Amino acid sequence: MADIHVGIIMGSQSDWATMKEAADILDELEIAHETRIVSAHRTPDRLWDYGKTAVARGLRVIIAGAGGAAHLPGMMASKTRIPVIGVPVQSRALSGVDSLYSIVQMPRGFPVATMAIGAAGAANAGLMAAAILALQDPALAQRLDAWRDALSASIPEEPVD
Ligand code: RP5
Repeated sequence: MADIHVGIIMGSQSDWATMKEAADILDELEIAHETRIVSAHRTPDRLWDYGKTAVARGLRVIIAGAGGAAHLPGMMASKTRIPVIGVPVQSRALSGVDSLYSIVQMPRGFPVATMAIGAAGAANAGLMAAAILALQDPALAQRLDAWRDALSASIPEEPVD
C-alpha cells in the first residue's frame, strides 16, 4: 500500500459533505490519504495526538476543514510544522464568513494556507496539496498537469443560451 502523505481532518461528521471534495480530488490524482474527525473543541486530545505524531507518521500536508468557531486548522498549525491548508466550511448561521475569519487571521509565526469558503475551497485544498507533493514527485506532477489541461480544455470558448 502507498505511503499516506496527506491527512484530511474535519471538526465534525457534518463537514464531510464539503471535505469529500478534497478527498475526491486526491482520489482522481491517485494520492493516498486518510480522513479523520478531529475537533478542536470536542476532542482536543485527539487533535494534540494527531499534531504530535504527524511528522513521525510521514504526513506531508494536512487539509483541515471546520465551520463556525473554526479553530481546528490554526490549532493544528500550532502543533506541527507540516503545512496546514485550511478550509472554511459554510456555516448555517453566518454562511461561513465566521469560519473564514476564524481560519485566515492567524498570528505571525503560525500560518494556515486558507482556501475559499465551502466546496470550491475544499476541492482547491486537494489541488494545493497535490501541487505541494508534486514538487518532489515527477509522476504526480505529470498527472496534475494533465488534470489542469483537461479542465482548461473543457471550458467552451463561447457561451450558449
Ligand atoms: C465545527 O462546528 C465543525 O467543524 C462544524 O462545521 C460545526 C458544526 O458541527 P456539528 O454541530 O454539525 O457537529 O466544530
